[in-house]
Amino acid sequence: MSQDTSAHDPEPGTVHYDSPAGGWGSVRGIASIFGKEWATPLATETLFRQNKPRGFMCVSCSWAKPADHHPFEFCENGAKATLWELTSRRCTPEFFAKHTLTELRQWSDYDLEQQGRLTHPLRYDRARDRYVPCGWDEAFREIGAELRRLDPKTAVFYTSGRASLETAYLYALFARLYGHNNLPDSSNMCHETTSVALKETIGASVGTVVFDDLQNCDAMFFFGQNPGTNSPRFLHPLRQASRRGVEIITFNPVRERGLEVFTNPQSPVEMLTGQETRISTQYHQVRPGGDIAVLTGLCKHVFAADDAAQAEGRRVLDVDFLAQHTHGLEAFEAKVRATPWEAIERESGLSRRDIEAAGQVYVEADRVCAFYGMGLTQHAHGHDNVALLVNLLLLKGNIGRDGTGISPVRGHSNVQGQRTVGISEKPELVPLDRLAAQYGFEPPRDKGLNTVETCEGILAGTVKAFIGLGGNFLRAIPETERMEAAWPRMRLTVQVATKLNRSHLVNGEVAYLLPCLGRTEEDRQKSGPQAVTIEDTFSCIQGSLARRSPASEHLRSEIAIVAGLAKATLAPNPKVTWDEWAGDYALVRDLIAETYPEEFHDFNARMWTPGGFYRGNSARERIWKTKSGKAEFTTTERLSSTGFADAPGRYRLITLRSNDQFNTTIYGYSDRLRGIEGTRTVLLINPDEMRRANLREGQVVALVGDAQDGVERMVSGLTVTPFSLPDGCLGAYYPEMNPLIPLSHHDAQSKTPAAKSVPVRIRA
Ligand SMILES: Nc1nc2c(c(=O)[nH]1)N[C@H]1C(S)=C(S)[C@@H](COP(=O)(O)OP(=O)(O)OC[C@H]3O[C@@H](n4cnc5c(=O)[nH]c(N)nc54)[C@H](O)[C@@H]3O)O[C@H]1N2
Ligand SMILES: Nc1nc2c(c(=O)[nH]1)N[C@H]1C(S)=C(S)[C@@H](COP(=O)(O)OP(=O)(O)OC[C@H]3O[C@@H](n4cnc5c(=O)[nH]c(N)nc54)[C@H](O)[C@@H]3O)O[C@H]1N2
Ligand SMILES: [Mo]
Repeated sequence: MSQDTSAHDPEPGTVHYDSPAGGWGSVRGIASIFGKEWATPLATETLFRQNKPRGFMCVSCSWAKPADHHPFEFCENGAKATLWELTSRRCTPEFFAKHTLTELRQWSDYDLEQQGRLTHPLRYDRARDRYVPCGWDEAFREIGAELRRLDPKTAVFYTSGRASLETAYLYALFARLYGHNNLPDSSNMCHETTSVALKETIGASVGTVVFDDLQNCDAMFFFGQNPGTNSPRFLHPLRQASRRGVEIITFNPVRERGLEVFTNPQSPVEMLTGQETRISTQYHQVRPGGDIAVLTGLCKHVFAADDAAQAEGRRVLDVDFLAQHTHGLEAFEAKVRATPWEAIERESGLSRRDIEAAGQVYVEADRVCAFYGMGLTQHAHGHDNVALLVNLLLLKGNIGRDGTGISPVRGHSNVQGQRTVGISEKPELVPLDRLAAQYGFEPPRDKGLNTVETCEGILAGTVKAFIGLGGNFLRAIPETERMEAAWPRMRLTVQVATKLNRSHLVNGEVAYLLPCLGRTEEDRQKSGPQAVTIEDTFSCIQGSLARRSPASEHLRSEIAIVAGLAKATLAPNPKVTWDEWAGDYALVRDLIAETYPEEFHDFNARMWTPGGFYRGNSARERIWKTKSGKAEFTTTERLSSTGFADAPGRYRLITLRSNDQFNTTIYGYSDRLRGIEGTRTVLLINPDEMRRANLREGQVVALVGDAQDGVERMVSGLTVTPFSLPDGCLGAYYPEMNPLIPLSHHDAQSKTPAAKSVPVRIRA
């Protein structure tokens, strides 16, 4: 299935959204959730400072915060995320006195977070099955004592991608001083595929595109990333690109509205006249898991075009670049030439003509940027998806030149930065020798646990303590039911959070819920008000300074909590001065600069560079820190990234994010950009598949797992909803569908859970 997007031609009989992304819908989207709260002077003042130099950096996605900002440098979802944190609702000890955790486990994700901000440190009272208020010192003391009793290798310190660079650095240091590298973070469920595949192929684990490249490219290729919902401020440069005639080619099983048309909500003229900008010039509804086939087809077309050009004495391939800078082309080329179009068409679900049309844009463009997201990374062979996208770019020297490059669009606002400063289970990625010298200790050198390995350890009973710095681990991981059953067998669970979620309701024997400041709230310590720093998706690092008064006087900053826990756990060390560091975050930035001098020299001064300072990327300079010293072509035997065979009645389930959620935080039940309103328990399926499966619109069905590993997995109560999707696949929402994902179903190399092609059956 593939269509030109100039016409508004949704499949007849399918649910869809007619209006553009952005536009009045985005303004109403904010208002409908936060009522009058969003328009109060305080909220307006706060939103006005969002993503501006010396303002605070959005807690939603990691899109760039440019130096030449708009008057309102926030989007619908950024505003929602800010207002979600600034809510006037409070989740107090009185609330917990009224409700047992057994009762709260029946509540929806939405209802839990609707209780508002957590206000007091809480200890779990198992006898009464309730959280009770406790003092900070008491909490630190008991947690420290528990950790000291355990073998450090049995403890896991998780991070969700919001914590600042300063917090992340200290948290990782705490883990290593204590004695483990068990530092999984949300990135293990997200772009870990990127970190592994890009490191292997181009020698740098992050994207090479910077903001200016968006202005200098002639063509953009989008694979499985949805800017309209997940990084809406990206729609502004996309709109500009479209207006200057840039070809935008999209491969996505779902017709995402933000990749079709956009009205700029910040332009009064566009808003009042209903002006729309077309985004994608070609939109190809690839089958989920079909990208290896697509990329093989695109490369096949490039080789064919090069053959034809050679006959005329020209080249399409950048032969000089290929000879000087790459390794492994011959094997890849032979593989591609030997792969028949019929196989490519079958696996991708697209016609040769359509793939060639997209390939021709690639052939003709001088400068190409490629963007991708979870549609490539969350597959059993996501690694191959990313590696083949690199191959395509290498063919014409589209890495390491202005206006070109590869761009994994990152999720959480500081997820990339956390890795930069030491949150990693892989010791080889961390300058352990420098840490050893800086703090006078012998850091652990063995590999730690990532997210999937943590889950395996909890199931096996070898992980005994879990500390969660933000996030909603238990809800975000696969295999919800088995994991919830195993979780209480841990000795210690500690969650540091802003709002109540499902992960706080399933506890180890000893359990604490510790409330922290959000990034929008003023953080006063001994040396005065504190700023923190974050790194965006283009590797730019900048400060964030908050002014709102905290939701409760009992909250502590994440840094203060990490310092408190560490001090209570570790033996004294004159080189490790937790209290001093927590009293002045500039000192922590000095420590970061000492550990990472190349990237972070003069950190305290440079953090206020408008738009952030660029951390640099060797691949952008065409210095390849790979095994061969060159950019690596990857050759793979497979054409499908699903990791399972097709079978009658077996579907590929895509787990989707709605416009009205941020991961497991459900703001509301309006997925406006897909035309799905008032519910999240839908099963999206195309009308032909409905007929074949004998289903009616509105019928309520269940999905059952089809992994054939002997484990029963089921989610019921889903309403059949006709939707434009390729054959053989289904769509439904994350995290509700996570009980269907086997823990073993993950990318072969990086262990990123394969949430975009889950094998399931429909049970009527
Ligand atoms: N509003 C909002 N913003 C967010 C988030 C949120 O939940 N809500 N989450 C944040 C986080 S942590 C992240 S990681 C990012 C995620 O942002 P994205 O990377 O955009 O992730 P998804 O929306 O999960 O999936 C992206 C797209 O992949 C498509 N897709 C599915 N399977 C395939 C496939 O096999 N091939 C191809 N080519 N495409 C496929 C889907 O249809 C979808 O449009 O967003 C961040 N921003
Ligand atoms: N099926 C399926 N599963 C997926 C995905 C998918 O596409 N499909 N996507 C995966 C991806 S990309 C990701 S990143 C993970 C997300 O996994 P996580 O990052 O673990 O989950 P979030 O939902 O972002 O976490 C939300 C919680 O964070 C807490 N929080 C919010 N702000 C702060 C703060 O400033 N400090 C602290 N300490 N806590 C805070 C709040 O209590 C809130 O309830 O999920 C993964 N799981
Ligand atoms: Mo993510």
